[in-house]
Amino acid sequence: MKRSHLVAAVVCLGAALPAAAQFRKLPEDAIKHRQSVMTLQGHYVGPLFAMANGRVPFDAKLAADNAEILSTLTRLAWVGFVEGTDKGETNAKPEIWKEKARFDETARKLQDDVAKLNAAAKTGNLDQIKAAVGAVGQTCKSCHDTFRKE
Ligand code: ASC
Repeated sequence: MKRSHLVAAVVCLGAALPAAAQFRKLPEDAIKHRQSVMTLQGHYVGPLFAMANGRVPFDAKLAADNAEILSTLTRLAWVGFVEGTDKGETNAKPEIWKEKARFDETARKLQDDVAKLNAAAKTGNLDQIKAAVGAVGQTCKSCHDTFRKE
C-alpha cells in the first residue's frame, strides 16, 4: 500500500472512531448536537401528529416529505449520547448509561417505528399514517418517561 493510501485509510477510519471523537468539546458539543437533532425531530413530527389527530387538514405531500426527513433525523441523535455527558445543561438521566442496552433498544425501536411511518406516509393513506404516528409518539414518550428528567 502506498503511504498516501495508508494515510487516507487512517483518516477514513477516523470517521468511525468512538462517539467521543465526533465532538471537540465535551460535554457541551455532544449535548448541543443531540438537543439540536431532537428539536428538529419535534419540528418535523409535529405536523404529522397534528394531521393524525385532525388539528390541521391532511396534506399527503407534506406528510410524506416530513416522514422522509424524519427517517434521516432519527438516525442522528444517538452519537451525541457520549458516556459522561449527563453532566452539564442537559435533561439526560444517568440511567441512559446505566441501562445502555435498554436505551439502545428504544433508539432502535424509534428508528423502526419511523421507517414504518415513512412507508405509511408514502401510501398517502391517512389511517395508516395515524396508526404509525401513534406508535412513534408512544416510543418517544416511553423513552422520555424513562430517560429524560421531568
Ligand atoms: C414531540 C416531543 C415529544 C414527543 C412526545 C410524543 O414532538 O417534543 O416529547 O413528540 O410528545 O408523545
